[in-house]
Amino acid sequence: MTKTTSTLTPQQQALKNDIIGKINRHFGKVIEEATPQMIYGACALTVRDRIMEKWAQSHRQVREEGSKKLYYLSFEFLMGRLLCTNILNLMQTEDYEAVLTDLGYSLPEIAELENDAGLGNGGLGRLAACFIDSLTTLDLPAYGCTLRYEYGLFRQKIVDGYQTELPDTWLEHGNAWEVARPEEAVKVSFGGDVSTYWEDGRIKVAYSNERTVLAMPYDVPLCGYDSKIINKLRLWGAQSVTDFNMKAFSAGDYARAIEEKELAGIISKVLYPEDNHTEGKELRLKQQYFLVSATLQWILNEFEMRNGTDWAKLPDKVVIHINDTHPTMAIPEMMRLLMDEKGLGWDEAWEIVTHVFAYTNHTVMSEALEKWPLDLFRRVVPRLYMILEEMNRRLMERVEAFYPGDKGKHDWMAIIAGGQVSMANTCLATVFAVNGVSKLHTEILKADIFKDYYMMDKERFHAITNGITFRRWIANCNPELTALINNTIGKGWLKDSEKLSKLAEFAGKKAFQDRFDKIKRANKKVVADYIWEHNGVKINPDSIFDIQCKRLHEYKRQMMNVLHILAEYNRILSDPQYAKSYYPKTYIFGAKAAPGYKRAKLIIKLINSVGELINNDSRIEDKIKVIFIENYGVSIAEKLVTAADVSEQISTAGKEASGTGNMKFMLNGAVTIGTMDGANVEMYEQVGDDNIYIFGLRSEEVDARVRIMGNDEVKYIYAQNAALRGALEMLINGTIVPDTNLFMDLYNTLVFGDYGQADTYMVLRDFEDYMKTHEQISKDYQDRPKWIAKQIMNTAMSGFFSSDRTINEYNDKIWHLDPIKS
Ligand code: 26Q
Repeated sequence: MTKTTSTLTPQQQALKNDIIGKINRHFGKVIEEATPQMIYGACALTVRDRIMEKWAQSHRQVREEGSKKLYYLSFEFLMGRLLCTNILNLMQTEDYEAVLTDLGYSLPEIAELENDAGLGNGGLGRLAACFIDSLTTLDLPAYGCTLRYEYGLFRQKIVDGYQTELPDTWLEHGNAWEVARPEEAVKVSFGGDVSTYWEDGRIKVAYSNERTVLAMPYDVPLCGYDSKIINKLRLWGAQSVTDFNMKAFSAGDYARAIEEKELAGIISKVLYPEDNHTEGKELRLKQQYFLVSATLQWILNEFEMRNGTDWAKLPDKVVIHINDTHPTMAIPEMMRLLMDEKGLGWDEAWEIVTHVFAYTNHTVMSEALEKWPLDLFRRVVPRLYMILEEMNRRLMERVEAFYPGDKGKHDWMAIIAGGQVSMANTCLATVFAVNGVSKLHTEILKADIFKDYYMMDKERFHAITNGITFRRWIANCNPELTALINNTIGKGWLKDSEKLSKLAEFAGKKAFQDRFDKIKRANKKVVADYIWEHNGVKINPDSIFDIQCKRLHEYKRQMMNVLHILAEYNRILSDPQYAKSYYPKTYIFGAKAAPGYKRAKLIIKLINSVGELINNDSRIEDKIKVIFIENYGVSIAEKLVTAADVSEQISTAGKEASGTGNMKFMLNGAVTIGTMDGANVEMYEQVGDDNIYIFGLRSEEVDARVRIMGNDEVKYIYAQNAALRGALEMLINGTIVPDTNLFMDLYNTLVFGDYGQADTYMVLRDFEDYMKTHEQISKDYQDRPKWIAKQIMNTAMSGFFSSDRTINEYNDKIWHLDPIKS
């Protein structure tokens, strides 16, 4: 209901009139009749208007300055909701809050009505979203390029403890932020036959029988925090070329017309839900070609419009970033366009291509390294296949010159070998810059999987540690803590994150500690209420909130966490002294498993079953609660990171390339229990020994342990560690669920292993250290001033993990973009 009296400023009154105007003109309602959904829609439209006004201006500026542009190609952009981010970035949070309160709503309540844009699986996709926010905040001209999936990552519903998958219908009420650009649609063709012939002394290419779809761009304008430029995220959606391909139809090619229509219908339908894993699916390959071909046609069209056909200048005006190998086909596609469409020779085209592309690797897991079967590749993109063959032939000459006579290197480094196309090698053979996403990860790339390429050209390898945007991951999600920091050290830290370190001097101050702790307590209460509403479990907000939320994967070791909870539970039951001194804990998990990853799904069932057992066992007097948060994603993460006391970052050392959740928890004042893996190593460097709990084998020890000690060590640990054995046996003795077979696979893989190698991920080997570290944490937590100081130190020292720092590093080392002038 609208209030009649108001204390709005004139600017806020104008905003209010704008919103009411949108309700009238867009929804045809008077404000009194508006539903909350309409209020959301009206707010979004007013924000959009403000962005649009800046957009036209910024567009002209970039054009006039002739700026170099970054195109960030990624199959995932996990944006989450945009209303609050945009409002914050326009510096209008207070105005919108005031107006919505005046209208009888609150900003958070309205913001929650927006569907998350869940166009990503996890870390890699969220990183792209943080990057585009920082790029824009730093006034650097950049475009994110991805697919407009009709269905983002599946919605997870837990039924009887099991994960089930439902479609994510995020577009069902429309997308307030996108603008279709039909005038910039392009065609993308698949398959068919390719023949080459000579004409005027040049080789020409003719296609026949190909299948063509239309790529329709939808642009989402993006504003940075207190900045000038408007960048955009371009989402490509597939459409049929004409409703029926009339030409083919009238020529009697009925089947082909239908096929094209069908292809157009499925290409941008759904995001593949595998993370750190690839399967050679034909449709995924087609998605890849669709995105890269559409994007490159657009890039070349834009360049030609502004700069004419002096293609040699392309590297001065354009840099294309390949986010993991998924958009690798951009490389041969650029060769194709430059040669077949623009008439360049191989050498000229190659000179350009090798100065335009840069590539980031995000994983060393061998099952995630993309390789495509030759036959499939040749069938879907025959012309690109021809180009890759020639690239490979030339590459092998270079390899032979550097490693004479070393046949093993040929196979390992080849673009095409063993009946497969290697996407990583295609990148490594071409790009001018390669980077890993943390120091340790980059060291592993250089010493291990990319060693042979590293030796050939060391200069182009970079270590650039990931980061997160502080605007979303503290300013928006933790406004109280943000206000406390602003009041203590001033506002500059949101744009200059190193300034956060000024907080360190307040870490030991009683008054500051009290305020910091009160905010954490309030955030824990919010999560406790959420759990009560969604899980029906009562949570004690004064218990230790210990949170592990991220994709479910064996290497992330949710399993170790569960086994440890079981060990604590057993000990509470059997050891009264321990039970008495046990400080209450709430263990919170959130994780989606790839739908085809059976073991990961079984671990979800295990977590839920363990929760069922422990949460309902009155003997332990509510000392432990185990909660599984359904449908973990960006928006619920925004709540969880503010409420954690302990952040679980416990991957097998050497396996997590960086991690970015670790940074979000740290920023919001959680203390990490973690292995020396990924960016944890650098978090340790920032906060020092006293403010982080490091345990477990180091990455260089992991491989050696398997090699030297093998399964004997596992047998020994099993025999000697009674707490661990007790927990493991619960998996198969009917305590957790009556069916003793249900979790047998989880037991077997740890104790006996797959293919004879027990404990692949060092769960058993790291267990004892993990347990002891947890005991220390419980003890330290109870020394409140000491513990709160640790939490404050984590916030204070997290400035390094701002994605603004990351983007500045990319820009200095790789992209060399200039910020737009005022
Ligand atoms: C590939 C081919 C076919 C289908 C799916 C895929 C695929 C999709 C997603 C392969 C991998 C991914 C995602 C990988 C990922 O998220 N990696 C994470 O990247 C983060 C950002 O750099 C790091 O912080 C994490 O450590 C890393 O696991």
